[in-house]
Amino acid sequence: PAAAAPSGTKKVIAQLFEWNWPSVASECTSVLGPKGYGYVQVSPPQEHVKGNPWWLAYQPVSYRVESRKGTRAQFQSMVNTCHAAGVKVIVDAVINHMSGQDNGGTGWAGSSYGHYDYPGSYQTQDFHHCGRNGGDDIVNYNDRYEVQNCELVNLADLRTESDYVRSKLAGYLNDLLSLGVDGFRLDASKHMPAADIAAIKGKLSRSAYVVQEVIYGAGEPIQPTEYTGNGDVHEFRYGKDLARMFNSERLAYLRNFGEAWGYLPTGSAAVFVDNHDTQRDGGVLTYRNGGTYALANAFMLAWPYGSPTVMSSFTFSSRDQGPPSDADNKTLNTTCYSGWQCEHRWRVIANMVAFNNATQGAAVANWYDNGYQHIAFSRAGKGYLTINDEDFAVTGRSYYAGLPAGRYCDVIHGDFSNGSCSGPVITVDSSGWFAANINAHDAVAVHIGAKL
Ligand code: LAG
Ligand code: CA
Repeated sequence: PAAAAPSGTKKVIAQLFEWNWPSVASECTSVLGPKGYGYVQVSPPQEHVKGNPWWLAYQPVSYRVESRKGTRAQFQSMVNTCHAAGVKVIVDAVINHMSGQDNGGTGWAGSSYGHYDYPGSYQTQDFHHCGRNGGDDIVNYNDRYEVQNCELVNLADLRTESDYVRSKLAGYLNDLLSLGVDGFRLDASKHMPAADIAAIKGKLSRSAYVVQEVIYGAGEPIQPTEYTGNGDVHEFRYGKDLARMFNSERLAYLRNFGEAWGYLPTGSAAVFVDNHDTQRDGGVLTYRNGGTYALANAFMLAWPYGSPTVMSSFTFSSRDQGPPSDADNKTLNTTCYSGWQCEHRWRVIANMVAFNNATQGAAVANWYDNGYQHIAFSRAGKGYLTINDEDFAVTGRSYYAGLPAGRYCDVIHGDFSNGSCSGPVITVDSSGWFAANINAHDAVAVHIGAKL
């Protein structure tokens, strides 16, 4: 079955993790639209339990669109502003569960709740109690039933097999669609049978892009491929393997990166270097890796496997730390300094979004590697990237780009705008070759969208 992969030429998603709605709106206008991002993925917008940690957003208490990130009116205005800037909006939708605190209380927007009691939404009969492991928690990922019917870290697990629950969930998603939302990242998808997701999707008022979070686990009974009939699926092996190639193996091995590595079919895969969970859990490259992180993102944005998401973080020194917030834990406006990392604005990353757009549909050609950490490839006739992650500069050599002759902006080191380049210019000769020196741990990228 065909997945509803992002269509059109602007496929890149920016995950503006925990940004508030006014900040997302202004970023759509000032950066995401102009740089060519196709989508923004926002953090969960529904009412959640109160407190400081970022992960409170993953504990819904009602489906009111009112959270530390803003009001319903601000959310609506953000969607409209992003659309006007040519950027579509994907919502992180938490539909497997409600809150996890054993004690109830009052949610962010004032709704009272208890564990398994959410007035107006769900009562105790709407939740699973798997009767295992003492507290209903998932322990054994080798047991399909347990993964889908027990509780993920004590979070009240919805009976997604029930028509009532499905209708409530579809009601929430349809409300978001009525606000103009374009798609959903379905949180904790592995913890819901694919058929339950299909049934919920079947109740939606119109079509929407869907990407499901199903973390691959070797040998587990629930596999990401089960979910491709519903839409895209996150390929978690991608970021881990990419980190390993950069950290301890060889970039040369990337020449067949993708399906040949046992991954999901490219048309169903959603990929990222890191996301908000993996950047905390380790084993991937993150903003802390600086230049190496930029190079990994450049590779992802140039390489035609899956649909890429660029992470945009707030900096953190402990796992639970929430985003910059006021005394009431209301999220502050994003500044891109003092606490906000804004990787999606880094020159290399932001400029490679336009490379991705300009090279859609072009196959990989002219692969080169030195057997180790220096690689190069073109996207036939549209663009060329070479990464030198050796500890030494590579000088005095030429590269066969196979591009039309002319002068191109090296978008790794310069910005292209209004027909001019703020950095070095690469000249491709009439045979498709160019000469360049590449520093250690550096890259050069050119594409037909940034031709002088
Ligand atoms: C996800 N995908 O499947 C999210 O990407 C991930 O960030 C969510 O976990 C998880 N599923 C549930 O939506 C996050 C934090 C957890 C946090 C949970 C609920 O990574 O650490 O659990 O959200 O807020 C926290 C505590 C747990 C506690 C639980 C319930 O860490 O110890 O049991 O809250 O109170
Ligand atoms: Ca479940």
